Parts: sequence; structure tokens; C-alpha cells
Amino acid sequence: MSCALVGAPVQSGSATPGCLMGPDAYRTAGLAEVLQTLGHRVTDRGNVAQAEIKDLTHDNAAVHHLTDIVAWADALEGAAYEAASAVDMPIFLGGDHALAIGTVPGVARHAAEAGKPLFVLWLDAHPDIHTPDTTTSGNLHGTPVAYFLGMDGFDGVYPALKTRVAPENVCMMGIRSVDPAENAALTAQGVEVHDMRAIDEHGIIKPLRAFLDRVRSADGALHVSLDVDFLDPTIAPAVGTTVPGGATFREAHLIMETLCDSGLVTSLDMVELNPFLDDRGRTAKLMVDLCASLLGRTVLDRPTRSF
Ligand code: DIR
Ligand code: MN
Ligand code: MN
Ligand code: MN
Repeated sequence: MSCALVGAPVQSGSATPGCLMGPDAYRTAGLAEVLQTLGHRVTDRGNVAQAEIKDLTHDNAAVHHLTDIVAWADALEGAAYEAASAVDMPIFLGGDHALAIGTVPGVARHAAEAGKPLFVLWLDAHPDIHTPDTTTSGNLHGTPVAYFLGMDGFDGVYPALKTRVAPENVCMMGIRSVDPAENAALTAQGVEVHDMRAIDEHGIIKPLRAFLDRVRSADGALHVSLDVDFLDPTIAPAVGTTVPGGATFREAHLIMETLCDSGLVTSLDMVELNPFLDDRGRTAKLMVDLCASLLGRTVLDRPTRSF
């Protein structure tokens, strides 16, 4: 299939500088070449340029870099919409998770024009469902989900949302760090959450297949948002917000392999990689390998069983 790499060197949504190097770390780790080896047509569209910075303030004094994040969101919504219109699979190379303030609405707008509802698989230690009013850290990478669900608190702050995502179309996995306001929002919105305790008890495959069945029966598009901190810090140290007890190497690959088999994924974010914190590139390489599993790399050179 046709793939586009879209660099989004956003880092002001997080507390630890370094994510701006993320797109180039993926390039250095050979992402384009790996996907080409798997038979895909890959175009590297370079990095998106931030839109014009507009004057904005917020009552919550904790919020920082608001104008910067809004300028990124403005540019990324359009870039995501265009890339999703041009190729089968846009891959957004972060950059911190604030980039999803732009990418998710952009791919949702493209899906809506094709008459498809957008589903989102959120692979993260965190639900990122704060609003600018509820965040206590002020780190706006904690806000994309609340925004693209169309929750209150964004009017006149973030760009007007063109296409929202329905809360029943979101599935979160790997969650293990949730702030009180986020807990309340998850309950109020009714988002499906498989926290690490649930994954320990039941594994990832059953809930994932159930979610994919829903995407298939709705004839939906599926966006995957993969935060490095979804993974256990022992295998993925290059992230500013490590949380112990994350997904294992095989849990993560099995998700990607199952997503590949489904044929349903239409776009991907790879976010929060901080190459400044990496150990000889191993986190960047792991993320590239996970992307390869999503795009068809298998252990055995024969078709996997269908289900
Ligand atoms: C925390 C951490 N909930 C916050 N969020 C992170 O700052 O709002 N998201 N690290 O990825
Ligand atoms: Mn498309
Ligand atoms: Mn995140
Ligand atoms: Mn996270």
C-alpha cells in the first residue's frame, strides 16, 4: 500500500525537551527502508511547519505553551487531512502526544468525507483526557482525547473542531496513570478502557478482536495512536513520562500483528519518543519494529489464519 511519513516535531506539549528529534530518530532507524522492504510505496513528506502563532491566554495558570500547541494543531489538522486523502496509510512521526490534537481531527475529517466513522485505538499509559481547565501539570499532551471527543472547555482555546470522534468509537489499552479529573471524564464519556490490571487478567487479544469487530461492522476507519510509554520502560526507556508496569514486547507486537491481519488500520501516530533519553537508539528501533509488524512483517513467510 502507499504510506506517507509525516514528521511532527512537537515538544512543547510535554515537560521534557527532546521530542523534536523524534521524526529524525525514526528516519535514522530506517523506518522508510523497512516499510519498503515489506513491499510498500513510501513517501517521506518531511516535517510539517507550524502555523502562525496567535495571541491566546488561559485562566488556568498551570497551562503552558498554549499558543505554540494551537499553532501546531492548526497545521497538523490540515496536513493529516491531506496525507490521509493522498495515501492509504499516513504515519505521523512525533513529537509529543499534543500532535494528536491535529492528526486525529484531520484523519476524522477525511474519513467522514468518505462516509466512514473514525475509530481510535489509544495505546498509552495515560488517557490524555484532560481539558485546559482540569490539567494540573499544564502539559497539553494530556489533552488530545478530551478535545477530539468534543468535550467542553476548548471553545476559543483550541481550533474549532471540524469532525469529532464519538466516545463509543475509542478504545484505550495499557492505561496505568490516571488523574482524578481524567477518571471522571472517562466515566462521563463512557470510553472503553483496558487498564494494565485488566490486561494482566485477560490479555490483550480478546478485547482487541472485539473492538476490531466493531470497527469492521461499522465500516469504519481506524486510527492507532501509539505512545512510547504504553511500553514497559525496561524495553522503551526513551520517553519523559515512564510508568512501570507497561506492555511487554510480545503484547505490543501481538497488537500490531493482529491489527495488520484485520486490514482495518488507516493511520498511525508514533508519539513521545525522546531520543535524548534513549539508549543507543533501542527505543526508536523498537518503535520502528512495531510499525513493521503493523505493516506486515511476520515471523513465518505464510499467511496467518483468518478469524
Ligand atoms: C499527566 C501525565 N496525566 C498530565 N500525562 C501524560 O500531565 O496530565 N500523558 N504523560 O502522556
Ligand atoms: Mn484515505
Ligand atoms: Mn499520551
Ligand atoms: Mn503517555
